[in-house]
Amino acid sequence: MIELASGLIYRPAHFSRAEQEDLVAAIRGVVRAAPLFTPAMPRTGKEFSVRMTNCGPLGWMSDRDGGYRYQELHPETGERWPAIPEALLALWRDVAGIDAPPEACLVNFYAAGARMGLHVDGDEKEPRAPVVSVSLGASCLFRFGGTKRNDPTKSTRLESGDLVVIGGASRLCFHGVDRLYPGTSTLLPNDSRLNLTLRRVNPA
Ligand code: MD3
Ligand code: FE
Repeated sequence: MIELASGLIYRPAHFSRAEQEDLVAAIRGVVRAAPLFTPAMPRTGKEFSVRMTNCGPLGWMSDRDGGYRYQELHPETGERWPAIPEALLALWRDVAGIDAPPEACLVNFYAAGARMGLHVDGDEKEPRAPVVSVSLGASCLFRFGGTKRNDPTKSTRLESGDLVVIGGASRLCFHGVDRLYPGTSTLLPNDSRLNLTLRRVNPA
């Protein structure tokens, strides 16, 4: 357990290879029910390089006209999101430190070359709940800073099986994924990466 910053807990290799394979199988089931979609920036409509889907009662999305939001229905199928896999609910109970279940699990799919610019996860209304993050597949260079966009940043490499719990003073800090490292995934094909984030959206 490493505290990268106040409230930012990093657990390298939290998940065994077998656990990672089971998570990938569960997420394949999620993607079958709720296909990956390409979010777009509010107003400009510029597409993200990361594709996404969700499981849980709520899912995060963004498009040009509606902006960043959580909603109950998949933007393309119009169906409810599938359930959060039990292993991820158990993870949340173990590490979240709050007596209310997660409402959303955002599934980020990074094909080779995809990245995520610096941003704050600010669409959740329960400040006591952390964001719980699981990385699978290719390694990436992750960057995090302070609560202001221009605060200095630190970089760290995230690898398959790593767990990050973002709570406390780090919950509203800027962060992003600068790049993926090719040739580092034996779990997923084509140098791709999955990141799963469990979130409490509404007040507990
Ligand atoms: C550090 N995902 O979906 S998760 C996101 O790897 C997102 O796909 C990244 O940022 C990914 O919103 C990183 C880990 C994470 C999340 C929030 C943080 C790290 C954080 C907030 C502050 C500092
Ligand atoms: Fe984020």
